[in-house]
Amino acid sequence: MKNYEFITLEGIEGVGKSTAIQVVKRILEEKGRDVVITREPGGTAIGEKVRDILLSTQNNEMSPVSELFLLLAARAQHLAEVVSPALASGKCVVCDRFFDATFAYQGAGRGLDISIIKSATDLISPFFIPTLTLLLDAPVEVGFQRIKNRGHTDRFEEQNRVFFERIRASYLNRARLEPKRFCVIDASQSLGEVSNSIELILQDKFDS
Ligand code: Z5A
Repeated sequence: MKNYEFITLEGIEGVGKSTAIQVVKRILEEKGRDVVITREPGGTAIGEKVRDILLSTQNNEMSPVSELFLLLAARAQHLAEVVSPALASGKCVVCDRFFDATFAYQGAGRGLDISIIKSATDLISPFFIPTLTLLLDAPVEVGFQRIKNRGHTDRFEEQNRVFFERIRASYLNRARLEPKRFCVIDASQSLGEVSNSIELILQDKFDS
């Protein structure tokens, strides 16, 4: 089997990452891999507390730089406590969002200087580069429609459509710049079609 142990899922809100991660897990387990699924921000007790702070609509006064460093603090803990030990023991780690989200949300979304994000990201995770990133891409409206029945919004979801358009464009640009790492999936397709696309990609990336 080829060396594809660290897989990340990315995309704007509501495109189906949490749903797709279960599909990835199932396919990898069918291939005999020991799979850890996790998410950012979160994945650890400390990280989940930081996640609550980041998502709470009570914290609307949070500055973009505070947001960046809270995300990175959660990531440092996540790498130390979950990702690093799992990879070291030969497990396959599948993570709902990772550093591409930081460039897309805090860079393109919040407008922070990309060089600051890169320095800060490199400081905590220079060696953790996903071997495969599945970018679930769909028009912003599709994501909005899919989450609108939840009955609540978090601090990010309260942002307007233009914010998410910038994020989507940033993700697509990152995928264009790193075609070997990224696979872009049309997430506006049905669940069955998205699952088939994931299956084909993993089939191609892994020895059968
Ligand atoms: N964030 C950041 O700013 N910087 C960073 O570095 C990191 C994160 C790591 C985390 O929120 C927030 O953190 C995120 C960015 C920020 N905020 N935003 N926006 P989150 O993890 O809670 O939010 P999310 O990542 O946007 O996840 P989500 O809203 O739960 O969406 P999703 O996981 O992509 O979608 P889903 O829950 O799988 O699906 C949504 C619904 O659509 C659900 O009812 C599904 O059954 C349905 N669905 C899924 N796929 C389909 C298809 N193909 N057809 C039809 N219906 C579907």
